[in-house]
Amino acid sequence: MSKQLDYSYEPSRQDLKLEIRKDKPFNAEPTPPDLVKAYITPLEHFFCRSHGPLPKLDDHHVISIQGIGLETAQQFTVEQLKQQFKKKTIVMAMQCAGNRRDGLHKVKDTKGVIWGPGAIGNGSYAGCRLKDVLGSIGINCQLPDIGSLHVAFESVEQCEEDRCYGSSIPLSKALDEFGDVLLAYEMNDAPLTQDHGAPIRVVVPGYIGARSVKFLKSIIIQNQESSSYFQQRDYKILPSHIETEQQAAEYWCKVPSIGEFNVQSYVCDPADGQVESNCRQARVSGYALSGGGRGIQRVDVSGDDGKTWKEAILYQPKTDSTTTNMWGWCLWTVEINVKRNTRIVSRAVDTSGNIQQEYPVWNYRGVMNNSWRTIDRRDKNNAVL
Ligand SMILES: Nc1nc2c(c(=O)[nH]1)N[C@H]1C(S)=C(S)[C@@H](COP(=O)(O)O)O[C@H]1N2
Ligand SMILES: [Mo]
Repeated sequence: MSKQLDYSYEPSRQDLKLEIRKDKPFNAEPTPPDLVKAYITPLEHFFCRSHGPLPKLDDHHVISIQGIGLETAQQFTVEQLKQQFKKKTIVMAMQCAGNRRDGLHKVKDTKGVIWGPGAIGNGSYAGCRLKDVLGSIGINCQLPDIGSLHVAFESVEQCEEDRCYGSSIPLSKALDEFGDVLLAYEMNDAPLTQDHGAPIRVVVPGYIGARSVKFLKSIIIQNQESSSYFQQRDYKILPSHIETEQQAAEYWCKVPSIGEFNVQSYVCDPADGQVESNCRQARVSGYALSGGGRGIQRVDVSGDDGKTWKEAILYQPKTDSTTTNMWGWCLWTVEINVKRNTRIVSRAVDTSGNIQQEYPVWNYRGVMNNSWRTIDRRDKNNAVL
């Protein structure tokens, strides 16, 4: 863990309005009210998640593709990818599997950056489709045993936990006509910034953020998942009886890695900890989303700790007429009566009928927390009630 890593290429971050969770490597998230001010999250409010020092690269940077189905390694510069392939833009929620880890950490200690509900953002990403790039070198659905193949991604930078950041997705997701996996070079209509993976990153809509590898260096077609730390020893939901590092060490290989994320919503405004006056009408807003392209069917909001519920008004624009997949999040608002010292909670239902549960089930890495909002209830002297 205490490796000598070179942090001399970090960008200036003076324009970011984020709360820093960890300085080196840089991890920061917006406040909940800032998060729901705009449907497309501006960069100043977009969380940053890194596992090592950021490299500084330009469009001459080379990406190599190798592995099953290829006799020799193929190479493209970022410049070539921009010129040779059609540009596609998608709106998608980037959500860290550790979003809302703080809720699980209140149950019992977890391992990882203690994120609040802001390890998420809704971005507009543009780049070439990975399917088109792979197709141009003969990797397509005709490949035998496609159902057992994976696409592994490796990054440039060295991380605290591994020699580079790495991850993989099933090849079938990468080749899915409507899967929208991109090699993205733009975010929110501007070139990618260093914090978000410049000059090129993978974006995998509907999947946890960990699969969207930044500073992409190589793409490998292989017959097993990535052997990276971030695929094998992290981002997995261990059963709640696995409580120590030693127990986890034996268990990692028995549990599948997380791909699509689960149904999620959060009350962002009013922010956590705000004490409401007695029986006041409040305008409440937040976000909701689900993984795998599933849309949000309903968000229920309660101002009395889940005794009664009111349906929120959803804002979930269709941003792409070529697919039924919903990669973007949904923002919602509702006017409700709120009582003092009660939890304002939301529960989203996705289009497959998955619904958020009241209590979280703790897991060692504190991933995929999607329970109702938990808050410390405090009196006016800030004592926990
Ligand atoms: N190269 C690289 N890619 C990476 C990471 C990283 O540390 N290094 N972190 C991953 C994780 S865990 C998440 S949640 C997303 C976050 O993307 P963002 O920082 O652009 O919001 O990037 C992913 N890709
Ligand atoms: Mo993440």
